[in-house]
Amino acid sequence: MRLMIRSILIHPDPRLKKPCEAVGPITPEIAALGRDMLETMYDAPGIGLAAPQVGVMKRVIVMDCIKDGTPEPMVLCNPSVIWSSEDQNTYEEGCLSIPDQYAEVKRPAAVKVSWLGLDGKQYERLFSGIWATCVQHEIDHLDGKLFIDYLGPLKRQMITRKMEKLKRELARGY
Ligand code: K1U
Ligand code: ZN
Repeated sequence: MRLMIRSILIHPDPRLKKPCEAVGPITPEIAALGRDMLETMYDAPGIGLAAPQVGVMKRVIVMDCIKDGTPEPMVLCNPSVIWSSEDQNTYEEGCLSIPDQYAEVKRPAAVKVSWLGLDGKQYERLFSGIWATCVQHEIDHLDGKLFIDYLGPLKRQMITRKMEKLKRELARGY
C-alpha cells in the first residue's frame, strides 16, 4: 500500500464552494483516499482535512487534534452532526486552503457526530474543545463552506484578494 501526499487546493477554487456527494460502501479507493488525506494533513501540517481540499468531491474528512502525545488519527465518512450544544466557543481558526490567515469563529462548544468508519461500521461520538471546532470546520468543507464565510464581507474580501495574489505568485513560480 503506497501512501500519496496530495496537493491542497487554495481558495478561491470552485471545488471548495460545492457540496460533496455521500460515500457509498467503503471501497479500496475510499480507504486509500482516507489514508492519503491523513498523510497529507500530517505533512502540511494541520489538525484536519476534508476531501474537497484535495479535489475529491466526496464526504470524507480526517482529523487528529492531539498536539503532544499519542496521535489519534481519525477518518470519518459521511459525518453528520446529530446534536449541538447551546453554549458556544470562539476559536481562532485557520485553513490549509487559506494559508497564513486566521480569524475568530463562534461555533457550538460540543457536538455529537455520527459517521461511517473505514471498517464499514457506523460510529457516534461527542466532541468538545478543539475537536468540536475542527469537526465542524471539516463538515463545513463538505457543504462548500469556508471559515471566512462566517466573517463580514470586508474581511472576507480582503482575505480572498490576498489568496488571489498568492495563487498568481505560485503560478509564476515565486
Ligand atoms: O481544514 C483545514 O483546512 C485544516 C485546518 C483545521 C482547523 C484548524 C483550526 C481550527 C479549525 C480547523 C488546519 O489544520 S489549519 C492548521 C492548524 O490549525 C495547525 C497547524 C499546525 C499545528 C497545529 C495546528
Ligand atoms: Zn479548512
